[in-house]
Amino acid sequence: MITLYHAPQSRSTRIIGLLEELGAPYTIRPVSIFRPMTGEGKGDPANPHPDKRVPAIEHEGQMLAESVAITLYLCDLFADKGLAPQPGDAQRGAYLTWMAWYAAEFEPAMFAAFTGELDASPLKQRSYDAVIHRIESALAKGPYMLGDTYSAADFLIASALAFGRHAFPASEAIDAYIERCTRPALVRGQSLDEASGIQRAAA
Ligand SMILES: N[C@@H](CCC(=O)N[C@@H](CS)C(=O)NCC(=O)O)C(=O)O
Repeated sequence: MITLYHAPQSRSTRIIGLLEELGAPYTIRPVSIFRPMTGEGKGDPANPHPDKRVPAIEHEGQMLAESVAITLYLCDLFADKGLAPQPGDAQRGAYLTWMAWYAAEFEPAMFAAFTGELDASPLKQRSYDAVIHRIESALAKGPYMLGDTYSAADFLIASALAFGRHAFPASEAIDAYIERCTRPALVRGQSLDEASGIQRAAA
């Protein structure tokens, strides 16, 4: 059984969708978090995340934090679902490159665009431009980052593109990619997120 430490409308929401996609046995443990946009909420002592953030998961005595680590872990655990090319697969290198790129390049570029830092920093602008170029080049070649096959890299990248759409240029290719990656399990995860919020508010 996997326990997901979750706060509604946060980075743990898409992990519910991933657990649904993988058909994993899981339970949701709602926790409160600090919400920087409103200044409300605070870290929950019951949350094992070292920074009291979400997502965090527990599985067989292990605790994992960080969306990318959690995604890698779960998709390897349920490798039969085919979201993570395994060692020996010709796509493994490209897959790991996209996963690390998401955390190291994509998210910083998206947040730099949100906060208006790009104009003041040619270096950040350069990194942001490289991120856009990488996405556009990948989408010019295949429907997914690895070509023909949907993978955990698309799960992370498309969900973040949907969340931060206004941080990126208008592009039919990006819009179509987001649409393609909005899989039924992820929509289900969103509904379960809303349900978990109601549960938490009532508790
Ligand atoms: N790099 C982390 C970021 C986690 C994160 O910042 N989560 C937010 C919710 S979207 C949070 O828990 N914020 C509470 C806080 O900053 O104290 C990840 O991707 O898992």
